[in-house]
Amino acid sequence: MVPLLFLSAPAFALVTDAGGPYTVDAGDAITLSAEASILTECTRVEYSWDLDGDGVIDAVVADDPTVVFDAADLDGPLVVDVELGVSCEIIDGVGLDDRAWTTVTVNNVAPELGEPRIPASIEAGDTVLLSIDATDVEPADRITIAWDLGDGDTARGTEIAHAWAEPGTYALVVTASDDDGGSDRWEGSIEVVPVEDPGDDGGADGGADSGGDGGTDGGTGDGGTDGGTGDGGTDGGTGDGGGRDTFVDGGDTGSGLAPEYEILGTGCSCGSGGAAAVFLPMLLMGWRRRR
Ligand SMILES: [Ca+2]
Ligand SMILES: [Ca+2]
Ligand SMILES: [Ca+2]
Repeated sequence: MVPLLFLSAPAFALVTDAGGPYTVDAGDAITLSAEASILTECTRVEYSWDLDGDGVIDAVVADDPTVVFDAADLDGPLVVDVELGVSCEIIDGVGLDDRAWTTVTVNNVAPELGEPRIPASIEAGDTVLLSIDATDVEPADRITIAWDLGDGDTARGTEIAHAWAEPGTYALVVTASDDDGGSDRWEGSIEVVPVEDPGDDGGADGGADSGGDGGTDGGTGDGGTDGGTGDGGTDGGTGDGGGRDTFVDGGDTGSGLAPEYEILGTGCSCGSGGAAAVFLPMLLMGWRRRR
């Protein structure tokens, strides 16, 4: 604050007030105002602003006590000294000059993280790439990106490669930090699935085939058909694992009757069942014929 200055009479007065102190975020702008200044009997007022404290006037405005302070390219935290000079003209060529100072504090602005790019499917042990973008309104700020991968490992950088050894759900935390203490944080999770066994398809198919064939063989497939041709005795005897086998006489006996016989299995897997399966139908056939 500057003391009152008087000309020939107390009616003429100038008290310059630059307002503030001001605060603005880096990247933003703020209006500075000298409207609190006391201007008495001034016929014309000129405001001269040094907005960066270097002693060089940056803006001269007539009859408007405001000016815009632009922090677009500034790197916070920063305190800028601002000097305001006011010229109050009372009559042509005669007036008062006064100055005042204030400050503008420019705050550091934290960086901002985007959404991470994560593969849709991650298998255990598979090395995958993860990436994320971070921005900071202050061009001078350097950003560091840190990854906490949830399995005890960490990494740094906008793009990283990592492999989770075991399947499961892992917490994923990404932090972007500038060199002025500002930070942003992203939290999520990663699903890591078990490794797909390359033999799974074959194994499944094979299993299905085997199971199917086995069941068919033991039940009604080969056993039944083969039974008609004589192989069924062996297949049926070893494949049923219990339950009921049906053998159809394929007409090998030449009887032309094609009778159907049922053997109630007892879990026998003995190979000799083949012989039993051959002879028993024959015995039954004879038994039926005798009746
Ligand atoms: Ca200047
Ligand atoms: Ca900064
Ligand atoms: Ca920053």
